[in-house]
Amino acid sequence: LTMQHKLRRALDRQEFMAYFQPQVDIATGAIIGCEALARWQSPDDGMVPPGVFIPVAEECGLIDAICLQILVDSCRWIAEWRSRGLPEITVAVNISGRQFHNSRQLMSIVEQTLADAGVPPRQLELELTESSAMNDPENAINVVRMFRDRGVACSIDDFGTGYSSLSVLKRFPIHKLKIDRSFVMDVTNDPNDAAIVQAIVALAHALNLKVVAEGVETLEHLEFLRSVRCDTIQGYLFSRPLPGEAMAEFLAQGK
Ligand code: G
Ligand code: G
Ligand code: MN
Ligand code: NA
Repeated sequence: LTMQHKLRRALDRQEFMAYFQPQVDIATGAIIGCEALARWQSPDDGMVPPGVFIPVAEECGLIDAICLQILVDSCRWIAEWRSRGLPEITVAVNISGRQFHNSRQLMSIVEQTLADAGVPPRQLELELTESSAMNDPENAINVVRMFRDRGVACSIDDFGTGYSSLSVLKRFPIHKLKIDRSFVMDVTNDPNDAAIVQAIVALAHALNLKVVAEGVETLEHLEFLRSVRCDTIQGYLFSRPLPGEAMAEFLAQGK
């Protein structure tokens, strides 16, 4: 069976699920949100990481269907955490450039999924990569605005790895930038990376945006990010991506 066939079969069997990686406010230590990350629980191959199947899914046009299962699973978990009275957090779902391009379809799917699950739009966030945002900025700006008007915030992911025009960036009605983990990784050894991270935080704050640093693995990373006034961290230092039930326990501890 080719990978494409396996992915189709996995979609039919609904084998894709969301894991959730907590995002922590540096100043207070509180969990304020999480990122939903796709996992494929294959009966043949076990847990397949997204690095293996996302690129193939993008090539063969199955990425939208997979992301839809992740969106539905995420909203199902948000509803479950709500029903248990756990602290309210936002869940950020990755959206492909293609989905952002088919904006009408995306909008109606998101609204329908939220309504079906009984989840308020403020608990959902959409992540768009810097490269897909800048690929067709006029469209992306419109889509971000439409979502914002409906109460769903958008953020720009993998910031620093694409080619942002700052004049375009300032027109995006987003509320967050996520600094790519490739810059965070060496921030305490490489003065260039330290300067880049510091500059991204300053740029974001000048545009009234919050900043999330990804790939935060050590206390040294955390202390550096605190010193440059980064707002939020996500990474193995605090937690790996967790299944929904483990995330519920995490939220219960913070209560
Ligand atoms: O979970 P992680 O290591 O290994 O994810 C690898 C890559 O796959 C990351 O760049 C992440 O943004 C991407 N990814 C994870 N989940 C999704 C998803 O649901 N949709 C899309 N489009 N990308 C995802
Ligand atoms: O591209 P995106 O930002 O969506 O990718 C998030 C990816 O980063 C996920 O695959 C997630 O598993 C991974 N990740 C999260 N925290 C860490 C970390 O501390 N170190 C490393 N190496 N990867 C991380
Ligand atoms: Mn992401
Ligand atoms: Na990223």
